[in-house]
Parts: sequence; structure tokens; C-alpha cells
Amino acid sequence: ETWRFGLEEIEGSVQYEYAAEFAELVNEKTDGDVNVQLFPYGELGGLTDIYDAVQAGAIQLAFGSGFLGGTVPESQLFSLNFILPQDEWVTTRKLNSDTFIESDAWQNSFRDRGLVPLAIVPEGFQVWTFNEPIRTPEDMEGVQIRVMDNLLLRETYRAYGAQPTSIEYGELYSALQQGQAEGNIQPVFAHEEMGFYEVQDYMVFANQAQFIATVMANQDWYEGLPDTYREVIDETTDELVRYIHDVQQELNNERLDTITSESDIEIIRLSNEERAAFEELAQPVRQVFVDEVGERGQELLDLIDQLFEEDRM
Ligand code: 6CS
Repeated sequence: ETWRFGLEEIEGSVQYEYAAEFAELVNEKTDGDVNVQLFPYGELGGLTDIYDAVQAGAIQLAFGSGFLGGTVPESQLFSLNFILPQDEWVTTRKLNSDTFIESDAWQNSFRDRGLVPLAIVPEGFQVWTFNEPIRTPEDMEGVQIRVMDNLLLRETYRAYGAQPTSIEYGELYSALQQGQAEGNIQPVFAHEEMGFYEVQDYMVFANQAQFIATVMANQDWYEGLPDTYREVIDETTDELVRYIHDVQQELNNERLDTITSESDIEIIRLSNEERAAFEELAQPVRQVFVDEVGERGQELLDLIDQLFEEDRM
């Protein structure tokens, strides 16, 4: 049989590398009975078309991240800034622990919408790019920055003083080129593979957030699977936790080298003091998240706070 897996990113991305390894392991573990077919970004339409397809069962598996807020509002948890530790391996390990991913709050956020969350994939720090050297909220005042389409990201960047605007991933290169957006937020690998860095002048590391995606399955399909196949999925997603962490680190490091050698983009790393100015402005947005998604939002925030209590700097 064939399982169809929809990706929000193109070939060569972190999501692609994850799905390709997932496909190989599942095929091996089922003695060739299951073929996982990958649909990179663009093949199923836009981002929300991917979520519609997995909800409808047209595909069995998909990644969901920033644009998923319209489908699973609670997933905007990871659009909040300054809620995760700086250590990316600790983040990856703990978000994939039963305490978080098997929690009622995270599971039911997806199950209420006909989906099941299977794994969480941190893809690297979200890095800003601009046409100007931006180090402070004052510098960011009025800057049109492109955000993924969800309320929490818009609220966060409004709190920083910017003018957030949502643009589909596939339309972003030309929007930046034509000045419809003046800034962008992506993990390094994506700035490189989508060419965004070519049309921006400054790259700003604020370490305000990591890019977090969730691997999800169509619920009816998942629950209808033979136990042995569900076990194969469990085992595979467990094995991929360490694997994808290593891959994303490597991709993000390599591609930063490519960006700096192929362009004269200027790299800016914010100091702790500079970060703190943004962190302070981001705090009230936690309440917006709770107001927006309700009690489950508070539960998820409490869970994150507990989980990372010892790890936050
Ligand atoms: O910015 C976006 O829309 C997309 N960026 C990445 C790195 N992955 C998926 C997401 O939708």
C-alpha cells in the first residue's frame, strides 16, 4: 500500500529529509509492503491545501507549522516568541517526550480537527532578514515584515512595532524582490534554498524562536491501521528524533556558509541586552494566545513552562 505524505517545503529541506528517511525506514520495517510517497511543497497547491488534504484523507500524513493556525489554533503556541530554551537538542528531545506530545492538550488540539500529532520537528532558529540593519524595536518601527499566516505571529510583530503582512511561501521571493515585504523570518536553510537571501541585505540572529513543525496523520486512517503498522510508525518517529536534529544542524550550518560566500549579506547577532528589549515586548502576547484559544492554551503554556523550567537562560 501507499501512504501519501504532504510537505510544506521543497526537496532538500528539513521536512524533505525527515520524510525521505521516514519513507525508507517504514518501507524496511514493513518488508516492502508500505511505500511512502512524498509530495513536496507546491505539488498539492498552497500550504492550507495540504492541511485540507490530510483532514479529508486525500493524503495520510502531512507537516503543519505556521499556516496551520487556521486549522489547529492551539498550534500557534510555537508562534509565540521567547518560550523555548536556547538549546535545540533539549527542545527537540523534550517536545517529543510523552509529557508534551502525548499530553491531552496537544493530542486533543489535533484530534478535535480529525488529525493526530505524531512527532515534533524543530527546524532551527527563526532568523530575520531585512533591507536595513535592525537591532532594536525602534529600528523595526513600521517595517513591513512577512509572517506566516496566523494571528499570534501578527500580534507578536505588531508588539515589536513592525507591520506584519502574510504572504504564501511560494509568492514570497517575488514579494521581497518587489518590495511588498521588507523583511522575512525563516530558518537559515530556507533563506538559502528559496533564494530569499538574494533579495535581502541584513540577516539578524535574535534567537527569539525556533521553527517548529508537527508531523500529523489523518485520524480515521491512523485509528484504522493494523496495530503492527501503528507500531512501525511509533518506532520510526522515535528513531527520527535524533536523526532530524543532526540533519537540521548540518543543513543550517552549511547553508549559512553558502549564503555568506555567495552574497554580501551582513550578519548581525543581537546581544543579550538587545534580545531582552524584544523579549519584554513579546510577553503580553502569551495572554493573546490564551484569549484566542481558551483554557487549553493556558494548559499548553503551563506545560511548556514546566517542561523547560531548568533549561531557560
Ligand atoms: O515561511 C513559510 O511559510 C514556510 N517556511 C518554512 C521554513 N517551512 C514551512 C513554512 O510554511
